[in-house]
Amino acid sequence: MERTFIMIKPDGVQRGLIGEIVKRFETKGFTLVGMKLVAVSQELAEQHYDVHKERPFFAGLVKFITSSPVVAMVWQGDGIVASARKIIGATNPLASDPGTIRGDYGIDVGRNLIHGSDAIETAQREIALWFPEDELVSWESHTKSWLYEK
Ligand code: IDP
Ligand code: MG
Repeated sequence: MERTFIMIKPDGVQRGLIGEIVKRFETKGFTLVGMKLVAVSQELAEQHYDVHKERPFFAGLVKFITSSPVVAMVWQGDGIVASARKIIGATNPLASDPGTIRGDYGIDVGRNLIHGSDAIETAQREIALWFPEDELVSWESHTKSWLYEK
């Protein structure tokens, strides 16, 4: 089944929003298959945001992500990559719809609380970067037959 990489950034952890953010994915019906608190190294931050390395905000972004712990997660479910991006909201929290995580809890694009993979291939790359295979747990929720028709 489809999986995505979700990270609660340092601002989300510092602001005590781990529970609120996890709850959104849990109550949607998605399945948590990996989760850890991480003090992100410079190297991991640079690899994770490699696609943005030429952007003017890159240095500040890496400094921010390495400044305080993050919660790294892998979630699973049908259509989860695109659905998670909708749950998260637009990159700039002021442009994010109310009801999204960034729309409800953020203001500044540099403090937008959460990361979610933007495509299936990106998700595969990010999951492999953050989680060795033995840290991911395949399990079936007892709610599955109440969430999926087939
Ligand atoms: P996304 O997180 O919604 O996928 P991206 O464009 O991939 O957004 O940018 C990655 C991250 O870089 C954003 O979540 C945000 O933290 C940061 N970022 C993006 N654009 C800016 C900017 O213009 N100024 C400061 N930080 C930015
Ligand atoms: Mg992105």
